[in-house]
Amino acid sequence: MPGKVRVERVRLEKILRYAGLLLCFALGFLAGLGGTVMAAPQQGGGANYAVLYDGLDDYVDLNGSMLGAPASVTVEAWVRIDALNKIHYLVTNADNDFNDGFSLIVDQSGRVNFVAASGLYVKGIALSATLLQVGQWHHVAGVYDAQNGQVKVYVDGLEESVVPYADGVRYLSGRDLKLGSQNKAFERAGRFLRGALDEVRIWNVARDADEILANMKVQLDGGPPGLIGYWQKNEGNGTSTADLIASNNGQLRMGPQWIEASWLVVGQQQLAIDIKPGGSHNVVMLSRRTIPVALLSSADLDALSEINRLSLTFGRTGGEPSLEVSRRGRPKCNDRDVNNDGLRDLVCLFNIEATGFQHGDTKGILNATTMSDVQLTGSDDVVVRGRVLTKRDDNKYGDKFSDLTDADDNNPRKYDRRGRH
Ligand SMILES: [Ca+2]
Ligand SMILES: [Ca+2]
Ligand SMILES: [Ca+2]
Ligand SMILES: [Ca+2]
Repeated sequence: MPGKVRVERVRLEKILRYAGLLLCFALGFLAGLGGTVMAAPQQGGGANYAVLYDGLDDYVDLNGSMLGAPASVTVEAWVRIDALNKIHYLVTNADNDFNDGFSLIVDQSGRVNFVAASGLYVKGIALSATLLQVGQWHHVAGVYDAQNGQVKVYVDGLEESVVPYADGVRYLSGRDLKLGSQNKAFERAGRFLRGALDEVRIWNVARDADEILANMKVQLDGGPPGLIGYWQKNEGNGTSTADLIASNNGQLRMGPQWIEASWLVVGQQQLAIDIKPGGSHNVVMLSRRTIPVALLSSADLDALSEINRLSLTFGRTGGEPSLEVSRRGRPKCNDRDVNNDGLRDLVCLFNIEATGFQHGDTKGILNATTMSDVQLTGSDDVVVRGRVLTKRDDNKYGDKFSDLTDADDNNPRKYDRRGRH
């Protein structure tokens, strides 16, 4: 049975690829920190741990002066809050009144706040629109961009708020850097994190939206330029957590616990995609019904035979169930070589409303699973325009999807015909 042979060969290829990656890690380790940056997913090995804070007095203590005094700063972390109606401090080197330093916080309603301050009443505060959900892991990030004079906050890799603020960040000597607590915790009780915090990164540069989105779901290996503090919290036991950049190791105070964290998709690998194959502008018109995305085959991956089409999700975060299917439940996909490399690619149609795209989004992300259960993710640039179809517009057009596809989708009728076989 050719199918079976194919699967076995694929497994062997996967094993060889993992072995190659391990060798790559080993070489990176020998080269020492500060060497090549590899934003590679964790492959097997140790579990991904996080630190769980009790919301009463737990925190992690770090040396604030080891950060230096960067003009721009980016603070990132994965967080799971376990309660609402309280303020959770995630990362701060500020005093308790936000007159200096930076603070990444979740407020009573679950909004993420990032504060940059340089004096009494001199501060920029960016608030997320998204409310974090209790019990769910979210990636959060705050940026102070000195060059452009802006404070920004991100949730799950998407920019949520940009606030003009050009007065910089004031760093006071002797300040601690705290995870899970405000700085002088004894002075004002009740602002300890109740929940879990992981993968804390502090950069002395303003990371841009693409960089944040591209690196949030992986653990970084080595020391990318600008990373000045990095706590993966993967020790899993003991009372300290290592800083992988500058040995600014954290001390766990008042009894935080170690838990396994579920935000990291182990084994997730990159996949090349082309949104609206054939064109490079990738304009997503919200008034249209569908958009085609090509999953590009490579020497390692035959997208036609190895991708589980029903697993495809696509949109602003990658998790949106937007795949168009026929009345019989078959995915609307076809195959052609969209990039003329001699390998046939898989092109599928997605429902634009279900992608969750919003005006101003700049990335489209596709997640897929192979027949052998390997998780793949890919992204491509988009320009999102217009407004979402109203119910009335929708009824007007009925089910004639192909009438609404973009002009540069080549011949949209192909999708219907071939998708149904
Ligand atoms: Ca971790
Ligand atoms: Ca405690
Ligand atoms: Ca394209
Ligand atoms: Ca191709």
